[in-house]
Amino acid sequence: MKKLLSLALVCVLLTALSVPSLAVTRDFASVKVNEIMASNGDSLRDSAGESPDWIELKNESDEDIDLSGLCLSDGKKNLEKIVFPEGVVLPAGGFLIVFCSGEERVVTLDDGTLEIHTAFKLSADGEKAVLSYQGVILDIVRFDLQTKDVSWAKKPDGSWAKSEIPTPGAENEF
Ligand SMILES: [Ca+2]
Ligand SMILES: [Ca+2]
Repeated sequence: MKKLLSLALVCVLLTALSVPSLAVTRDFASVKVNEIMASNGDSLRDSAGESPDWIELKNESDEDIDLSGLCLSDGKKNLEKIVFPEGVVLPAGGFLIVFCSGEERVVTLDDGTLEIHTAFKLSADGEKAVLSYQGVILDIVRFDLQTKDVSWAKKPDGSWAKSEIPTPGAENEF
């Protein structure tokens, strides 16, 4: 049930992404890595029914942000492992799930929403999630050994901790 709810929520959020807004900015400083699942078992499934690892991004501002051109990677050597395509807008205060499935693709779901997959995977032994734009690192989050279905999640005070209640597409819980 929780899984379905999460998936439904992600779909709702992605639907919101496709709605044009006059107030869209490209102030990437407010886009943050908010939660990381580097050992996904049952926390969330993609549209193909697979359970790739995922990274949750959050728009911490009160304005919609156009993500096109923003880059996400699992390290600093190659920052541009995925460059967000046109048409991906992260609503004010909203969340975006990026599936780290090892095969870059953007899937248009039946309802027109986009599901983004990266060519890289996350290592459960520890790695990084790096957001950048034109070679400038905007946010970097390191994690060490991860446990299956336990996420690495940002707390309201900005510190990070393990969460046994992964919340893809929603505020983090501990
Ligand atoms: Ca990796
Ligand atoms: Ca979350």
